[in-house]
Amino acid sequence: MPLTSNLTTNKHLLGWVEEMAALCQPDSVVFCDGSEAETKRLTEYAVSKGILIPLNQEKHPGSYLHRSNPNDVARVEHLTFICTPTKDEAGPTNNWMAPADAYLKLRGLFEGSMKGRTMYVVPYVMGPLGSEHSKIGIELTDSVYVTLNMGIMTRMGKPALDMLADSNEFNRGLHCTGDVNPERRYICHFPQDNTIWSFGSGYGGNALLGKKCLALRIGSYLGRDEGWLAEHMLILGVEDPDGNKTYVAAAFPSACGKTNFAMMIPPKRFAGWRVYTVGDDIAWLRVGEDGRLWAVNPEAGYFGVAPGTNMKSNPNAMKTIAKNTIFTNVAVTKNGEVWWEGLDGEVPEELTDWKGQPWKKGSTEKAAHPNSRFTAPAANNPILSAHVNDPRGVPISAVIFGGRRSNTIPLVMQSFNWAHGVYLGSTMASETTAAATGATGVVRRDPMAMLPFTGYNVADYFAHWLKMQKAVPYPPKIFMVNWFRKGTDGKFLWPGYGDNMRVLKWIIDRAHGKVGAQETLFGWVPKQGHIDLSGLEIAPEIVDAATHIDDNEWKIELESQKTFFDQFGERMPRTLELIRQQLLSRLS
Ligand code: TSX
Ligand code: MN
Repeated sequence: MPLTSNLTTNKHLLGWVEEMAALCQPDSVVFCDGSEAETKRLTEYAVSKGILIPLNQEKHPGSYLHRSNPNDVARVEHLTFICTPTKDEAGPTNNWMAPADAYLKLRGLFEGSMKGRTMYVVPYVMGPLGSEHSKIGIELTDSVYVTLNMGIMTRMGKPALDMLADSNEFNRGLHCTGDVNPERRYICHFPQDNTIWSFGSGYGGNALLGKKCLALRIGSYLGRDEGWLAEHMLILGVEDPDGNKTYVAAAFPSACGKTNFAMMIPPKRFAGWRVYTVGDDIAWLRVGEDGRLWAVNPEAGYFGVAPGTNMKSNPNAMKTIAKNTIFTNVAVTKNGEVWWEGLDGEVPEELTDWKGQPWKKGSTEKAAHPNSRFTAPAANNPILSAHVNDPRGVPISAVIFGGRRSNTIPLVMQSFNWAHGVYLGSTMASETTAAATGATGVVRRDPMAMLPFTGYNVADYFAHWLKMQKAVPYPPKIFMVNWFRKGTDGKFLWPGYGDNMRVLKWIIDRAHGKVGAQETLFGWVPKQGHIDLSGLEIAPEIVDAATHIDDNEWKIELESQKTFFDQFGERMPRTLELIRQQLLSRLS
């Protein structure tokens, strides 16, 4: 008997679900409608199976803890593949498998993998409902945790099926947790087929297929073909005391405080100024009818790193996770409250750690996993922009690239033009923190913060960025920032956090042509007096040091950039290498 559902009659969808169910052989197939009643039912089921652990419901209403398998705590770049017909299409920075080989290998893993389990059919929309630019995906998964997370992170359920109607245009996502064996773990993207197959991990970016897999890897591939940009960027709006709103998009690699910046609270000096969050991780950028670049956040929630989040670093995030939040791999107190390294208040004497083991204060082990997470609805954010559901998105006046660099890169600089801005993005780099890798202070190139998320050859991605100039008559100005430069004493020069508003104000004023700048070899930087330091106890010399260009540091930097560019060979756009050579020759 053919598969039916009272939620859809779409024969493309039903046929595909039937085919995948025949492969995975689940005991049952459940179509998700995204209703509150369904969330309640799935949550109760997850609790009964120990997949979710209820937290103290007075302190954390509607919130639960999930503990993942300890071998399954992060994205796995070495097991993530771009399956294009040729290896060159994926480029030197992506893992590649031929599509036929990948399908064959994963078919073997998926075969019978859902026996005794339920296959959830999770329909979702990335982007505002009803927008012609939004993308529809269907994720088939055997994980109730994934289903509940997708319910927070996307517009999930009946609205997605209604929007899909009878169309065959949807991303086909197949996910099975399997036995969570790292030897049998693969995240495969088939851009030509608009398909994602993910096996053997239940965690975040590996398993919530709408986020990194669809919105960035497949998205960037579609963007190249369709003339838009899928970017690893936060989007925020700044309102001045007169009510003028300016929107910026900013790309930072991990461990640079992207979510903190997206939810920033301006310092006292900026009374009457407001910051609004549009998104904290992903931006889809398109050319509007007015010739400006418009940004949409395709997501509906935040999948943020918990450690380091507190009332000082990000009060708005603390309010966002106060209810209806799924915590993954954090520690819990005896009282059923969540805890992680860097949370406000005293370190508790005793905790249950992220693996469910007893933990005592002073232990050398971390209580929460360094990559422990919260999944929270954007609707909880007290400074959520009124435009998050606007199908047009918001007009972008400035694009900001940033990284964590203890030297070389100034606090802020503006590119000379679009191509030079693309060069700044393409040479972005960040120093590793102990939390991420163990090795501290190693400079890693991460162009546009997209190195792990570009669904095709990064050299072609640079070419696409360069080509976009012709498509955008009124382009945003492009900036580079570095909150993490250190002085000779090894201390951070810039106070960061809310005080970044002072830098953001210069950026916005530059974008509107309202403030001056100083030309250097490498870009425009603020002159003394341009960055408002009132109410801040910081010597102007410190700010000078933070914005200083050191010729010797830049010589090393330009050589290091060459090594990075060289790996792309002939495919590397000449424009970017010429800009690098020109800077080097002016320096000498
Ligand atoms: O998120 C950060 N931002 C952006 C905030 C809007 N962090 C945390 C990064 C890890 C996720 C920062 N850390 C920032 C920052 O701007 N700057 C720094 C570096 C720094 C750390 C501590 C101090 C100052 C700078 N301490 C004092 O000023 C006392
Ligand atoms: Mn991210």
